[in-house]
Amino acid sequence: MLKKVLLMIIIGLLSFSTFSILAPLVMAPETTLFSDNFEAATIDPFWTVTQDYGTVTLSSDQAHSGFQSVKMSSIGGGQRGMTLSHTFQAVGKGIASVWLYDTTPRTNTLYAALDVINTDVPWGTPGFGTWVIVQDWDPDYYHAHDGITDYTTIILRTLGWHEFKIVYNPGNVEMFIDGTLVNSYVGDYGFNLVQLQVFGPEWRPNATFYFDDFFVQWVPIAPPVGVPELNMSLPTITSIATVIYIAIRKRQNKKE
Ligand SMILES: [Ca+2]
Repeated sequence: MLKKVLLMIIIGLLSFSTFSILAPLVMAPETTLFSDNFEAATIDPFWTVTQDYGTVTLSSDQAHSGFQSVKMSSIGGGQRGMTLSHTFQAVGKGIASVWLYDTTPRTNTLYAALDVINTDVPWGTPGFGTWVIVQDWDPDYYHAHDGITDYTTIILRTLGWHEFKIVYNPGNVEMFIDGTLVNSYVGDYGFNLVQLQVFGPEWRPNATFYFDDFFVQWVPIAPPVGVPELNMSLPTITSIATVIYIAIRKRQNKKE
């Protein structure tokens, strides 16, 4: 009888352990809070850096906080793409904000943007993404884009720092510049990518923009009902199995 019970327990734990190896695939991702004042000696590993025909460097030329910001500066020769990006484990809601130093109001140079994107959604369809942006073709006003339609905001481009902010609420998405709500759209959307970007075609003049005091709050959208959430690791389960096995063996030995 005891042997039967022991066998059942071991089989049970082994199958649970096997399932636990797969657990990271179904475990709910955790809320991410990240801020960057770009004061460190190197770019934070949170970011993936792209430097196509330009550089992304920490700089003391301009600072919204402290002594540094991150500088994106283009060179000629091809399609420019300077990016700091971060991809999350899944699609979530939340807030992304950053301060942008606009060096070239009244001039058409390159695009400079805060974007949040859902890479699971095709470009040009509802829910793809949202961005607050300097458009390379508008020297006068900042723009807010819902992923389908571009909107010219009432905020005039001026030399200096401006706050870009995007908020994914339950039921709608809001875009802010310098604390003013500049655009919003209805829909229950999320994002899995956030990025700071300076980019544009080869034929535009070179440009430099600075970003500082980035913040993101990313809250995973709850998994559908029925998806198991396992928090026990394989080592924990193996330890429990070992303790039970030793206890049963001891009892068995006593009887024998
Ligand atoms: Ca700073």
